[in-house]
Amino acid sequence: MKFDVVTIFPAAVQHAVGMGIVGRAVERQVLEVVVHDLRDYTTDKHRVVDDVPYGGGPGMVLKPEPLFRAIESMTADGADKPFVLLTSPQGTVLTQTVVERLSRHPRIAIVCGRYEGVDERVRSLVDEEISIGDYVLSGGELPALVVIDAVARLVPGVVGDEQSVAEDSFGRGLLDFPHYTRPAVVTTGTAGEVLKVPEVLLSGNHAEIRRWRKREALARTLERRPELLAHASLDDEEKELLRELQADIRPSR
Ligand code: 4GX
Repeated sequence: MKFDVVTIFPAAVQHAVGMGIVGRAVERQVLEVVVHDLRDYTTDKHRVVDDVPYGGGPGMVLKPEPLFRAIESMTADGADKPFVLLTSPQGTVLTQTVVERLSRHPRIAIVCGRYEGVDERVRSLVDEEISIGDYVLSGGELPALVVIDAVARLVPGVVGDEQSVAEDSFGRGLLDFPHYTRPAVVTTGTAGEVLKVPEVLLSGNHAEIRRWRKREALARTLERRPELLAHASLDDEEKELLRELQADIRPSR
């Protein structure tokens, strides 16, 4: 899978995609990320990418021509046209469902918005606007990195352990269960509080561990994000556990 990113901060984006799971996938050529410096697509001496808004008002707007040239450059060699995204608060809010849909495109271009936004005519080359959430950022670079990270994880071979992607809590529409690692007992604070790992996880009873994890994931989802349960895909055991939790039944086992 290939990503093209158009930005006025190419060094920052290039640095970020070199890190972690995405960085390793790029090294292994499972993933390709090409970062385009928007200023390379200007034609004036000062490499100007923005201008004042027609009609007046505060702030600046990204000029259309450099963005047109940047997007058109992606297919200049006869390559297939990418699915073009614009990061913007006006966009489709990113969810795992949207991430899954995006991951079916072999090539995605992401235009990072800046300032007050982009000249409206750029939208004629944009297939979809994507927002990473209802808050205001200074630019589309972090949203672009979020899209790349979330989509890349679904590309076969990017995450080492395919099983962990398949079991990923959000992939199934529930919050995750609690995780513990060694040591089995830790002491913390001045009062010397003793914090233990739940006994069931040390039991070696894998059926009971699976059931405990399901119950914990369901309890957390019910407590923190009950609206997720409407669309979650639950197996029979999970449906039964959820009924118990909703009735506040203490399970006998
Ligand atoms: N999820 N921002 C983009 C400039 C802008 C405005 C309109 C295009 C159209 C954001 C978000 C976000 C702030 C990035 C405004 N670009 N982007 N920028 N939340 O807040 O994606």
